[in-house]
Amino acid sequence: MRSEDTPLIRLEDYRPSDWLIDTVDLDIALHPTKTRVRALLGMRPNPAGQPGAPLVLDGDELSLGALRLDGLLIDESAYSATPQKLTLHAPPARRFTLMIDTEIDPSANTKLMGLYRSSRVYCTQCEADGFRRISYFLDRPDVMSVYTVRLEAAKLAAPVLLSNGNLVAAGEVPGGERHFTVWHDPHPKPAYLFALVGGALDHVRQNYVTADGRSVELAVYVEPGKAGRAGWAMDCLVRCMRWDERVFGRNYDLDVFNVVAVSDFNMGAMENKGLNIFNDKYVLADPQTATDGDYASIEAIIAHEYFHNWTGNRITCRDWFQLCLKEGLTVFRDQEFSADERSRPVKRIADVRTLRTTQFSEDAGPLAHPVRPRAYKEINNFYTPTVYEKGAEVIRMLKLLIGDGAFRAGMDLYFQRCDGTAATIEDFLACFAETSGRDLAQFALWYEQSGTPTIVASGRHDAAARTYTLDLAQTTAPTPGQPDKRPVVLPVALGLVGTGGDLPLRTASPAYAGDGVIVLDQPSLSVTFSDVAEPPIPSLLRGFSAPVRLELDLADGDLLRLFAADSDPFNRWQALQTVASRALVAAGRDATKHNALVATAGELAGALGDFLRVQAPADPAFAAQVLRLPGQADIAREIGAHVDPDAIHAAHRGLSVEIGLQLGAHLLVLRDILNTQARYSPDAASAGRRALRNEALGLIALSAPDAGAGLAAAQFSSADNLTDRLAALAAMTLVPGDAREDLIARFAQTYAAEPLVLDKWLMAQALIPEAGTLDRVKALMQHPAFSLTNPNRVRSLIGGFAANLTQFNRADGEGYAFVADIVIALDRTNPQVASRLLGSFKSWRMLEPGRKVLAEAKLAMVAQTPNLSRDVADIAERTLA
Ligand code: 0A1
Ligand code: ZN
Repeated sequence: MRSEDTPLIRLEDYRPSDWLIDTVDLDIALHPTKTRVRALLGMRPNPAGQPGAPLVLDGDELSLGALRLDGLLIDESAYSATPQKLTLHAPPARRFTLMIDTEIDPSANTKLMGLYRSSRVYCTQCEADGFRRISYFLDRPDVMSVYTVRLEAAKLAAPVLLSNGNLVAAGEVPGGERHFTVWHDPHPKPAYLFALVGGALDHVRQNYVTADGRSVELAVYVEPGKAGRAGWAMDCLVRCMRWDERVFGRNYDLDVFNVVAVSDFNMGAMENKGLNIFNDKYVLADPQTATDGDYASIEAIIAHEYFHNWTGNRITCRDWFQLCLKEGLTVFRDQEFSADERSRPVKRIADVRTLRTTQFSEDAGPLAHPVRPRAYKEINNFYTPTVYEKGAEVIRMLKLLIGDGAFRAGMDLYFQRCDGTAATIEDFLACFAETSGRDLAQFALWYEQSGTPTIVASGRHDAAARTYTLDLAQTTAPTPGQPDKRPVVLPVALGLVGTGGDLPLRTASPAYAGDGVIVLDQPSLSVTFSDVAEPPIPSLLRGFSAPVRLELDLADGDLLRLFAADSDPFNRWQALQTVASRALVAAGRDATKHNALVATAGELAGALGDFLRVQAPADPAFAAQVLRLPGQADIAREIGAHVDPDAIHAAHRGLSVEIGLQLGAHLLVLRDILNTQARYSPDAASAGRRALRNEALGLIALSAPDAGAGLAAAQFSSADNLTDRLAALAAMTLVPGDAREDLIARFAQTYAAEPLVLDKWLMAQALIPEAGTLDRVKALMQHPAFSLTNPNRVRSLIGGFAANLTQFNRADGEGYAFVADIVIALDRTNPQVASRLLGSFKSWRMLEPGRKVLAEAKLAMVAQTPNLSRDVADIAERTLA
């Protein structure tokens, strides 16, 4: 379909469904190519809908078998059926049942939406609109039904048969080869939360008793032979269930909770009621095949999907425009869980890094959209960093603005008032307006207005008056469809740092909300603090209290003082990032500024030397973050126009080399101190030590390649875990030569039977910032470990390449051509993965003219390709607009 022909779906056009489906009885006989689906729908007219309206059920590539109304076959003149739609022209204006037979081919389903097979396992993915690929349905989240599901399959092929809710029956089918299970989910749910799994799977099991006394059987299902890697996910599940009881008062509500890991999955995981289905990379972990980063991601995603049980499932979304209602809130909840389980400041720093690289870049380009979009052509293109990560930031700001007590009371009210409903952002905000007594009308703008606001701040000390005045102003640049921006509500957490630490904040300003927070809700304002005897250094946006850019004219020396003395760990980290970022932006813009880089390296190394010696060993996870420079993509975005990726890369490398040279001895000593030789454990403290050792290794490899290569090779050989081996590989990729190629080969041999580990191997090579990388990537596409049909493989190799700033943006345009061709090829089998890959072009407009023309040409080529999916057509069109 051409994108121009695709209807634009608008929030303002929302109307309740004319019909409701109270009950769904599914009878599904699984077969590799001919799966029979019988759906018995308990229908009734919606009192809120149009009386006498036809019944139009959604479908997608379906073919209708029999159709019965109240048990009787319907005359063909009474309905019409296409693969996309089943219409009953004049259904009775009362309750009735509709029985719909369809037959589907899960083996032919390469889109991985609806019912498909992943390494022989039957599984489903129904969000956002996959259920309509299984049966004709009112496939919209405000139609909620109670499901009973009978599954039948060959015993040998699918000894495990799971669906949502509780198991109510199981048995043999006469004939002896097939068996069945029956599942009942008492909680009404939209079709997007339906799931089934059938296959030969191993599992681990554990009993859990909720705070309110319910005994729950927890299970994690994995491919045969991998149960030994399911323990960490189970451990995370138990911890996050306790956490949700303690922190949000939420108990689990069924007798079973199943998690299933599959190897072909478009996204991270899915919160189907009582039956979460996961991309296996977010379940499977053991020290040999998962890194510390994987352990942390598994913890976060297990929690995320579990937390959806309340924020998403018990309370779902009225329509897909409200996606952030469940996603932003649930990301906030999983971030808080990880912060409580690990180091809060380190978690915040990591989350802000992700926010800046993924969301700020989205907000700065052609795909910018509000946290709650107003219109879409393809909803699958709106599972974005803006909806998820910025959506979480909005919740975080709300909590800061109204305080912990009113926030918790508001959540309680939301759970109580909206339980069992399909809600809106307005319903949600109303709860907090009520518990806080605040008018949240202006705050709600965060859901409507796209773009990253910039705060410009400056301060003046008046020694005679002993006052310090802070001037704050906010602006937001225009974004597509939103030329004029209004001021948003910005909580600015701050401190004034004097020689003896934080000064007391005394002010009569109405903008000061207390507890170290100024609320900037106008274009600009000034706040004067009194009893300020000495000129302080302002520490603004502590904890990154709002998702904004901050322009504050502090000298490097003041930033270095903040690094040394700020009581807010986030701003300590930010201070050095700012020093580095300024120098990188200057040198990235103008290569003649290279001398300034050397000076900056001296400053940074000076500040880091003592820090590494004295403080780093006590908090290595934090120190690892401090040692890591801002990402190259972030520098590109700060530069904003006429971007030359090679200049940015050269600056970045140059600064790293200088810092590495100056800190060399410290780094080596530090690596020794941190080398505890203890057996691998994934806990945050041990992971922090490895992170810092490996950050140091990277700097050594850049600044002293021979020494670095030697250390990396030794570390690869002696390591007892994947984290250290992979870090050795990553360090080695920075040093061209035979040793690197040897290690790459050794790594592949060591992990030949481990697809998830080879993903990291593919990615490490795709990220090499050298001209040979494109050919290397093309060659790797022929490697037996690679496959275009597995989303994880594609994301690792091709997605990795597209994230390689210098090589994707090769001056000859070959990087764009390569990725564009793959997008077009992939679109025929898996449009979702293809359209996400096309998103790599989103920053094309800020490039220097030569690259810009080349990128635009490839985007146009994609856009003009016949028979594009709606997914890819939509991204191509918006990226070019
Ligand atoms: N709701 C899931 C994300 C998700 C969305 C779409 C999918 O379709 C392929 C899969 C998963 C979450 O937030 O975890
Ligand atoms: Zn989610």
